[in-house]
Amino acid sequence: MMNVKRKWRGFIPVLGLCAIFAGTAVASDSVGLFINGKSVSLNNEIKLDNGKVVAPVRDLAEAMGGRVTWDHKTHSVNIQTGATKDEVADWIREQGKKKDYYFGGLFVEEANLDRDPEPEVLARTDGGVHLGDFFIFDKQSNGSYKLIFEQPWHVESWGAAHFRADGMNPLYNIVTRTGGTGLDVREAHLMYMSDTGEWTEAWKGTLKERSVFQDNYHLTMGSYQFNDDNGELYYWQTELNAALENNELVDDGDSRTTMKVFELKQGRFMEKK
Ligand SMILES: [Ca+2]
Repeated sequence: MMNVKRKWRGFIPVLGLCAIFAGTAVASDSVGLFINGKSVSLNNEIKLDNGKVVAPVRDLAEAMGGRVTWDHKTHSVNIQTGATKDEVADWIREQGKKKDYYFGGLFVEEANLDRDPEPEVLARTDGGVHLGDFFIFDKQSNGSYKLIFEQPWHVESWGAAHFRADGMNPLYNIVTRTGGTGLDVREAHLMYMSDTGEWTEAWKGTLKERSVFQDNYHLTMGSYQFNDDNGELYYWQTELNAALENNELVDDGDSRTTMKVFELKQGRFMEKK
């Protein structure tokens, strides 16, 4: 890598800045650089050259979080700004708990889960309705990625929760699907990065559970809301029995809806007694 880096002397014009500086400074003036309002100094300086601001591509791309490779065969520069699926698959092979993984449906997304400026990498594989794996990688100071969380979860979706608890890193809602013969369970996991860097489950609840017995099935439907007035989490659950044939409610007196209230204690939502 170092050889490639030294051999390579690519410069590109920074479009758009030219007009601002043209005419206001003399040729070869050194030019300052700000990225998102923060002053950045590069190894090689940015210069004003005949009315154009020119900057070294590698320095600039790396300062913006990209990785740069030079392909001498095609005489071209490749700037990679996020983790690729192939890279993440390699990290999983190298660092994962299992010997083999099925990489079908590998999906990768960057999200900043904690308070440092670097994004973490979330990844999930899809091995079927109830099968899959879920991973979180954290960027290290040397630029490599370390596996910090792994579960044999089929993750259907993830996303930032629409609420935020006081003093905590952002909560993420991770929806998993598990089950087996006659059983299908969809659960919500509210998770966050603790201050010690552990991906922590603050709460877990059933969104839908369907278990078959004879000609009927038992159905549980659940939902939650966060009360931002007092930081409590409300969870409702409806249970009923229905016929497999037509999904009609079986009126056996077993249908019921219950509510639970959870309060935040040491980073976890505990049921309020
Ligand atoms: Ca981060």
